[in-house]
Amino acid sequence: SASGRVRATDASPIPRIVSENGRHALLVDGSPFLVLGAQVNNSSNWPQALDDVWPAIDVLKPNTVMVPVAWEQIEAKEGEFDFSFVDVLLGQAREHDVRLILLWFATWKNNGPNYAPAWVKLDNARFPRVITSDGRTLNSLSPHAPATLDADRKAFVALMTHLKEADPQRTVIMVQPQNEPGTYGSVRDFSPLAQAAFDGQVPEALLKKLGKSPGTWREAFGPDADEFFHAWHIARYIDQVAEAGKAAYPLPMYINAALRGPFNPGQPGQYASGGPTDNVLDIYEAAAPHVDLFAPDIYMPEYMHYTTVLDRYSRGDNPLFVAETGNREEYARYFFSALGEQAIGWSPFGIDYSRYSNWPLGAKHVDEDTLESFALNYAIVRPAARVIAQASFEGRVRGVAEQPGQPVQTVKIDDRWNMVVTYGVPQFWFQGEPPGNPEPIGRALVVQLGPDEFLVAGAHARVNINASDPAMAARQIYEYVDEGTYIDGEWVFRRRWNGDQTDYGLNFSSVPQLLRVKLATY
Ligand code: N0T
Repeated sequence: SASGRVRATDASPIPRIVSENGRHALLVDGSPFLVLGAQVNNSSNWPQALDDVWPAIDVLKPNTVMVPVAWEQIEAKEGEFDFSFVDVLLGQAREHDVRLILLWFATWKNNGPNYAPAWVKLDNARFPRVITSDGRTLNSLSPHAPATLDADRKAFVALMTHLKEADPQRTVIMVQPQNEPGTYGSVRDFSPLAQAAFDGQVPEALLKKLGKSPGTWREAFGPDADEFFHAWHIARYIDQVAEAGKAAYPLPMYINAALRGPFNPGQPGQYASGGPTDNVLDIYEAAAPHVDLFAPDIYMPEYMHYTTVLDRYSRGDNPLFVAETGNREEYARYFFSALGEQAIGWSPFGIDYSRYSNWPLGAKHVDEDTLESFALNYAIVRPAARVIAQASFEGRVRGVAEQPGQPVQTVKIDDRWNMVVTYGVPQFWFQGEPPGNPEPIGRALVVQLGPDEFLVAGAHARVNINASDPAMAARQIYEYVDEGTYIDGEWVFRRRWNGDQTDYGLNFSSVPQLLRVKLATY
């Protein structure tokens, strides 16, 4: 179906990620699916807390809700498992007609083991923490301890085994083992166990991936050795958790990144060292073959920062998935930038009415007003989500967000057509310098459906599709501009746009509208 509708059939194929020609799709029910996500706050993973989740979900109308499952809540006592929350969540998600992405908060949740059970996080001898170069013990578990890996992996396998049983409908479409792994406050673990590994040889698989000759970490990587070493070991650890989980039930799995600044990264340890930051993506690719993708958590509202991060995580070997982003209004428009980078999904963070706010990352207050701009995104795109996901797999999606001070953006569609987006102009006519919107809230999307046929949408923007050849541009007209929607994958016509509605470009306000446009020359 076109929406995230959960079909109650155990014949549904297991979701998976496919890649072809350096482009990617998340297949759900057998065809490309676009995640219109909403991530709940960190402590909303309890049955009672879900009461504050659904009212916000009903306003935003995502097709996928992202919810933590904590190690401490499924294995409070070692070896005894309790999946009652998971079962409540599955039931309520189905009632609300949304899919789920589960977040495994375990060895690393933002660097620390706070979501690990007491029998883990209070036993430093059995589950050792990272030791700094000057001998301090940090609240970040070492990736070098086999006992920790073993315990986390067992619990994760139990969770995946339960899901396989409890979810023949494929309500859960992806799983995120760990959350923003890495270590704050030290570049790596300097314990004797870690030091012995650091003094050894760089693993063959990594040398091969990076085209390096054999040697110790220091010999191979010089000043980057400590960070690369930590990244390799965290990635290997999570890969082994993911591998075992997939052996039980092979859902797509990804790891999210606490980013470093794209232009002024600072030092590892100031940012989460050893996490999948942009400088170690190749290391993660080599170390974690069972992990489908590495996803940025973007809390940088500035245009160049945001779009540079999208560009760095959208790769031939890495599907772009924005696992978290701020829920302040200024972030909403970047959904369209992500689509333009062929993202398989995007999700604002902190979507519930628990009355918690992670300001200054996100909005001060999460209420209907805050969610409006995000809800508009999904209202525009939802009916076409399957069409967009398929086109994205073929590289045919162009999307932009407004950049302050740049009231006109031109994006190449193909060799014959450009997309030109103008911000801040009235719907009727206009001459002179476009001013841009008072706040940068504009966004636009063009999906190529055929050589001269396009799906066009947006908000607070004027869109033109112009022939790149001036002779052709001089004689171009619309064959038609049809407003409509998709219902169960079929285009349903509402009305034709002509006259004022097309003479000066295709003008979008805050009304969700989808246009099917065919260009021609006379
Ligand atoms: C995120 C969220 C949650 C440029 C913050 C972001 C979520 C975790 N962490 O609300 O804790 O579970 O993944 C860390 C951002 C650090 C500051 C970046 C400033």
